[in-house]
Amino acid sequence: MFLDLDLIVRNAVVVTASDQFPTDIGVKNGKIKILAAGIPSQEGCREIDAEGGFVTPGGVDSHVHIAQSAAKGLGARSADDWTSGTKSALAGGTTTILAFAVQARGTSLIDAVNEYHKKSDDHSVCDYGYHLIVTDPNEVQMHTELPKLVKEGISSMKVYMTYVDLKLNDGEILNVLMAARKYKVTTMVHCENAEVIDWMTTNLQERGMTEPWHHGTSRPPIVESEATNRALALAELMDTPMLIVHVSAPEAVNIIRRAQTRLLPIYAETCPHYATLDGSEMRKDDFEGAKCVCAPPLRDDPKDKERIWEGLSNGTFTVFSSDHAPTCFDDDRGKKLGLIRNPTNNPRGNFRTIPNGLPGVETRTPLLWSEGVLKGRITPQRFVELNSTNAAKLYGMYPQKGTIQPGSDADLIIWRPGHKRSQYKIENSKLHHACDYTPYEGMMLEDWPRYTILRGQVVYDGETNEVLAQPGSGKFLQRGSSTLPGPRNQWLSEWRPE
Ligand code: DUC
Ligand code: ZN
Repeated sequence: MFLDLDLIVRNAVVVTASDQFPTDIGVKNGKIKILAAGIPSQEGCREIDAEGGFVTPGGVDSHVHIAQSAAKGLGARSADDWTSGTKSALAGGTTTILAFAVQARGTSLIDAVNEYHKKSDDHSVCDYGYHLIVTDPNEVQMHTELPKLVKEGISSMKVYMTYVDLKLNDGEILNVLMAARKYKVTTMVHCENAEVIDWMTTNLQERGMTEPWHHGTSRPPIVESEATNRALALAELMDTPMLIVHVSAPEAVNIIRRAQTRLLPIYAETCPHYATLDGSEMRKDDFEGAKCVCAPPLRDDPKDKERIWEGLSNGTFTVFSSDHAPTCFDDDRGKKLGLIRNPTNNPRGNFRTIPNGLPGVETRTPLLWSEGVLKGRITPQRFVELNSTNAAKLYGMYPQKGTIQPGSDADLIIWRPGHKRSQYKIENSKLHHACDYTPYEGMMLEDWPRYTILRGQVVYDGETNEVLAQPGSGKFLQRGSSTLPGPRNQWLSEWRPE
């Protein structure tokens, strides 16, 4: 049989969300055509020998902030544009990202999307889609504009319970959820109690407690768990699925787990920093703690990290996303927005104006592989679910993305085989983002992707650490609805949405 292939990956151990098996992988026109042992060689067909190494689906990072319009009044500048941010993704094994088109209050969702296309199209080197950030869920936006955007393949929205310029009250969230249910849109919620944060921030400021680590003091775990509980109540009332983004507090994990045990369609995301770093990072001298200011904050109790790993292992977490939100440290429009230089030359921090967020799109997958699979905390199958498959399902891209099977896009990570594996030290100078630091500087990993393949093309060569894709080669993905469990038609009263 002549298969007319473009690429054969030989001697792979393919891992999917359910299986692991030795095979060759045949690719034609960017799609996986065949999985079989001993595919015959063909003239003009490139071959890569995986040498018995694991091959996993290309990463799907479903929470990335790149060159996002600053809805916040701080005037912070994203370190990455679409080219540097997506190069960084490919170099860490991620072939698909979902970023955020933000609606400023009083403006149109469609305009926000059009604006964002201008920044990403012709610049992205990986495949991509957008979530909407909804700040004004009025009738026109939810019932005229949203259905049009769903037809264009934008099938997810995010709402915030905090941040002055972004937050929705409970009634507004219900409006969003009602539209989400009607148009089969996945809703993501940032759960923190805004009023408690505002009150604590003012109170801490009055006491002069404004250093980077006081950001954590202002947002103890109960701020996250109370809001999580409230968001889940709203989801249950509306009988609609919901993903809680960037969960950091064990109390919130427990609340989510209980909801899932009751078979509510509740999904959860956590991020590399909550699994590997803790609040001590924010206490570093010379304002360095600002590098790790994010929201929700890194938690103070180092044992909380193991609770996050438990949730990653036992299925509470659906996806593992980077929440890549890069601002440079040494930049007056970056982390130093929160630096007060006083006349005695004794720098002080003002956590309220430090931009929240850490860079991490490149380190996400290698951290999960190394700290998770190679250290025995999660199985290779669970890795694939968390890193690729579940995000593809939840955000309507499966099975085009997120798996290795005939007909799927040939998006692959080829890992080093055991005999070629050596420790990899994370250093910012090796990374491809445009941020001037990584929170993981000096951390030793057990492995790093050997090759990243996007639609059949080698786009990252780990031997040379080179990204080989050209700006504009990434494709915008028209996504469908989630294929994970959805509404159950179970109601809390005789009320129904329509
Ligand atoms: N928190 C957010 O809410 N957004 C971006 C980054 C962060 O840490
Ligand atoms: Zn985020």
